[in-house]
Amino acid sequence: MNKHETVQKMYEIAKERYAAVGVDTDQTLEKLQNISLSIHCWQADDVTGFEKLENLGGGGIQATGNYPGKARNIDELRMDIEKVVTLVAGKHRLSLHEIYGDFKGKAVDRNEVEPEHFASWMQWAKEKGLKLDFNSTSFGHPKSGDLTLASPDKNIRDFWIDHTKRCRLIAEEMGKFQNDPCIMNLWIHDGSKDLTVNRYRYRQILEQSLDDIFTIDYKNMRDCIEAKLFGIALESYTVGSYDFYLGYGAKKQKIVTLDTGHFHLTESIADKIPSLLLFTPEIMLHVSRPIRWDSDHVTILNDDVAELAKEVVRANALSKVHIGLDYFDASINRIGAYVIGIKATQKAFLQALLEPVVKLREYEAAGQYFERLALLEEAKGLPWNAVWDYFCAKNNIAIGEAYIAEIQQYEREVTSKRK
Ligand code: RNT
Ligand code: ZN
Repeated sequence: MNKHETVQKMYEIAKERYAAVGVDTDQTLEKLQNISLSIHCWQADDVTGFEKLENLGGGGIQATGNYPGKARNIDELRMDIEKVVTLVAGKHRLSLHEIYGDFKGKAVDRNEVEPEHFASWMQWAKEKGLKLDFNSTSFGHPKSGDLTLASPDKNIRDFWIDHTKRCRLIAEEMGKFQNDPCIMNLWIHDGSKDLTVNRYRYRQILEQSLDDIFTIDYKNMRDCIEAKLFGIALESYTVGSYDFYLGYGAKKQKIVTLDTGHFHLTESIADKIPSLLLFTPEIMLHVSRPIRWDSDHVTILNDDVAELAKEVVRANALSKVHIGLDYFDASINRIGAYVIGIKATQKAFLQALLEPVVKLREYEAAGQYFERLALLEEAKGLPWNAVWDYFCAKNNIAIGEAYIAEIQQYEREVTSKRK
C-alpha cells in the first residue's frame, strides 16, 4: 500500500468510527475547507515592517530570537508568505500592519499613509487568491511614547487619531477591491510602567478618540478593538483593558478581538466566546500561545486552543468568528513557525467539528452527567488524525511530518542565503 492508499483506508475506518457516535466526517471536511485563517504578516520579519523612518521597536511588544533568514523587504516577505500558503490546506487571508506598506523607499510618516501605499499589496493578494486584513500601527514610532490615542497631549493624540482614520480608509479600499470586508484591528500599547493616579482620565480620553475615529461608517471594512493585560515596560496599567473594550464594543457594536495571550494565565478565553456572541456583532481571534506571559510563542494544538475552537463550533458561530493568528517567534525557522501555527489551529477546529455534540447534548438534557463526561473523554481518542491526514491528502499537501523537509529545502535554497 502506498502512503495515499493508507491514508484513504484509515479515513474509511475513521469515518465509520465517527458515524457510530453520530458524526459525519465528509461534512466535517467541507466545513474545515471553508475556514479561512487570517495569517499575520509579522511572523516573517519579527514585526519590523518596511518604513524608512526611525523604528523604535517594541511599544509593549517584543520579538525575541535571532534565527537567520528573516524577510528583509517586501519581495522576500511576499515570497515567504507564498511558500507558507503552498504548505497548508485551505484559502486564507493575510493580515497586514500599516508599517508593511509599499513605501518605495520613501519616508512616509504614519499621518501621511494612503491607500496607494497598499495598491501593490492588493494586486499581489488578488493574484495569489488571498484576502487582506489590516492593522493600524501606533508602536515603534518617535511619537509612540507610553500614550497614543489616550494621550492628554492634543498634538500626539491627534497624530494617532489621524493615523487610525487613514488606516480605516485603507481597510475600506482593501475591502472594496477584494469584494470582501477587510477586518481592521486596532491595538494600542497605551499604559503606564508605574502607578498612575489617572486611570479614569486616560480611559475617558481613549473613549473620545475612538468615537472620533469611528465617526465615518464604512461598508467594506469592519473595526475590531483589541485589549491587553499589560505590555513590556507598561506593567502597572493598560488603558485599553478587556473591561474597557468589552464595554466599548458592546455599547458601540464593535468587534472585540480576543488575543489568547492577553489574559491572566488561568483565565479561559474559550468561555468568553458565548458571552461576546450575545453582546457584540462578531468576534476576532488572535490565536497565540502565552508562556508565563504574553510571549507570543508559536501556536500549538494545546487544550486552550482546542477549547477555544470547541466553543466557537458549539455555538455554531463559525460565520461570526474571524480566526487570526498572532505570534512572532524569531528563534526558529519563521516559515516553519507559520506552518506549525496554521496547522495547529486547523487541527483544533477539525477536532471541534468532529465532536459528537448531538449525543453529548442528549446526555446533558437527560441529566446523564456520567455519560456526558465519559463520552467527552472517549472523544479525545477518536481517530481525528486519520481525518486530518485525509484532509491534507485531498488538498495535495504533505502528510504528517513530511512538510519538515519542504521547509528545510526552502531554508537551504532561500532563507539561509539572506545575510
Ligand atoms: C500586541 C497585540 C497585537 C500585536 C500585533 C503586532 O500585544 O497582540 O495584536 O501583536 O498588532
Ligand atoms: Zn494580538
